Amino acid sequence: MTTEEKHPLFNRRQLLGTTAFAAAAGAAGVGGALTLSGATATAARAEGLNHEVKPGELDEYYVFVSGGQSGEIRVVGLPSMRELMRIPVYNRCSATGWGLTNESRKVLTDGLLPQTREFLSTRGGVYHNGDLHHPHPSFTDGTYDGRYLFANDKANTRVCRIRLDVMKCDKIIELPNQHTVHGLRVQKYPKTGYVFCNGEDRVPIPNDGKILDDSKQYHAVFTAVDGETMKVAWQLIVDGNLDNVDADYQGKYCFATCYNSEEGVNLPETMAKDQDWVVVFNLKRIEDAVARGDFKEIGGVPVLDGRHGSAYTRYIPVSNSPHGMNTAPDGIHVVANGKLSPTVTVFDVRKFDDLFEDKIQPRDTVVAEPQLGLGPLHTAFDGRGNAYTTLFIDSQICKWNIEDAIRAFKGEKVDPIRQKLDVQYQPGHNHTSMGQTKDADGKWLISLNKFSKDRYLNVGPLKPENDQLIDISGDKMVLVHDNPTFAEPHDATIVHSSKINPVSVWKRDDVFFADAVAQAKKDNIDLLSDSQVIRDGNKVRVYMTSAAPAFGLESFNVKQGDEVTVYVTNIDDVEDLTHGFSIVNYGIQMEVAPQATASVTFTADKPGVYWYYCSWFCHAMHMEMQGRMLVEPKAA
Ligand code: RUQ
Ligand code: CUA
Repeated sequence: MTTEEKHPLFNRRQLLGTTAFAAAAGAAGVGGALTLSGATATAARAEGLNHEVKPGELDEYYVFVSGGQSGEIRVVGLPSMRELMRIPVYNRCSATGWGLTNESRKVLTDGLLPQTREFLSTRGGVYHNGDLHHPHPSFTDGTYDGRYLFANDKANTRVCRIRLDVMKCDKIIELPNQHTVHGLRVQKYPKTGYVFCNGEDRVPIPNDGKILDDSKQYHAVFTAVDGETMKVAWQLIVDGNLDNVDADYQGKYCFATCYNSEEGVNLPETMAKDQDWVVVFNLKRIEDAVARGDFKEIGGVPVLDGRHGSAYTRYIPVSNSPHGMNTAPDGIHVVANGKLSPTVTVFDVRKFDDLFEDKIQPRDTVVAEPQLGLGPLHTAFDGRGNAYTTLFIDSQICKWNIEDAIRAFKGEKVDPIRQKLDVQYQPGHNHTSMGQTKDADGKWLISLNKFSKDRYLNVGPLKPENDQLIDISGDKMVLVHDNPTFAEPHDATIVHSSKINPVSVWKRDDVFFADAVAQAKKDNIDLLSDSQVIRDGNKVRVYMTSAAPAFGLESFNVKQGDEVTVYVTNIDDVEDLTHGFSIVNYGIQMEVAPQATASVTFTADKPGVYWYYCSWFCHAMHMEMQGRMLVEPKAA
């Protein structure tokens, strides 16, 4: 039911008509129109939540939305659904200089495997793409702690960490032995802890060309990364292709959906059997094995055998090609979403102890398997015992009750389905406010729809995706807002704003630019006051301050062929006073936020006069904030 149907007195057209009438009626009429829209807002609030965030008001939640093949994270406010910020991660960013600055290149290159560094040496030293699917914040004791956000790169098998205090990516590591990382979730208890990374594709290990078309010798790998050190803690070789993963609230298990139990290499082979499985990982047993050295070291990390028959894993049969894996905030129930099957499978995590002691059969851990509709992909929860499953093929969200599904599974005559709501169109992930934590508050649901089709003005053959906001605070789901998004929000997490406390001005001792600070110290430069050029053979280090509206240097001289590093320190100590540094016709650009130092290194191989300018609007005289780099030609 739409809002208009629910408020027959105040539908959109009538409201506009009334406003026009009131405006025509003059001052008294305007007053009348204001009263009317005020009454409408109250009516909407009375039976649900008000999603309007007026000018000057702040949102109640942050949403961390993945940028998919755009490779970035987007920070969105909820319920307004306004995009607040973009955090470049696996992509290049023309605005911030991500991929150009020394600070970002360190993040992009430090965690690469040696063979990748070699591979990229003729390709600019960094990957130019990434595919960020699953952003998940760090936990302490079952809820978000505001420290970090972790996310995968499906395209180049990497895992990143974003610092939520400054909203910048500070670590990216490449996973050895693994081919793609798809599903990613974090340990919820006692804290993060582990970042669980699903290896999706099966390849030979090592993948060095000695084995090619012999798929019997391919393996998929599951990785646990230590979120504090951003190092691989351990890996397990598994059967099948891992898809999505989640963890329990007890700190004992994590579990992944798995397709291609056939271990095929093309679509018909992959789909041959009726059943695939969910694989459960026993963290304690794995940690004990690593501690006693019961592993093979491959690619510099401990690798254990987690295939069928292993003490570390259990394989629970479910219908073919399950997809999403979602732990309910009750800390007990875990849902595997059927995708090709119209069902979801509900497990009781308390039964996993007995499963690992072989006291029960794998399927004995299943407590419900409701049939919901076509193409169940992901499930979210409201903390009141209800679950919300996206139905990709039906283009719907199905709301169902977990207890009723359990009763129905026992044979009682109850229908667990509460409501089906049309969404536009083909939803993938959905997410509820705080719904992946024990603090699920049951207020909002967002549906990340893969297709927008006719919902927006036509922008050509490439259409935006469509993210929809749904009020779930009442008995019925109510769709309240659509917003278009560029490629391609796969997943999102909704975090209450009280959990996140970013700074507004950098601290001068921040590790993000510690290398620049260390170099300045060696050069006897005080970054907050000195603007000076240091020559060191053919290496030239140019230090300059930036304070609106001037750089510390009006010009500097270098010689053709010099390796030049420019360090710009923003000495303005004012919130939101960011400067930029761009050198015209040299492809140089970086952002320098308040009290930050940013640096960039390049070879001055073109002689001539090159103006540099402040690229971030900072002052009435911002246009005049510029200077010249004079590149002396090599003697002929
Ligand atoms: S997966 S649409 Cu990459 Cu998150 Cu389910
Ligand atoms: Cu500094 Cu614009």
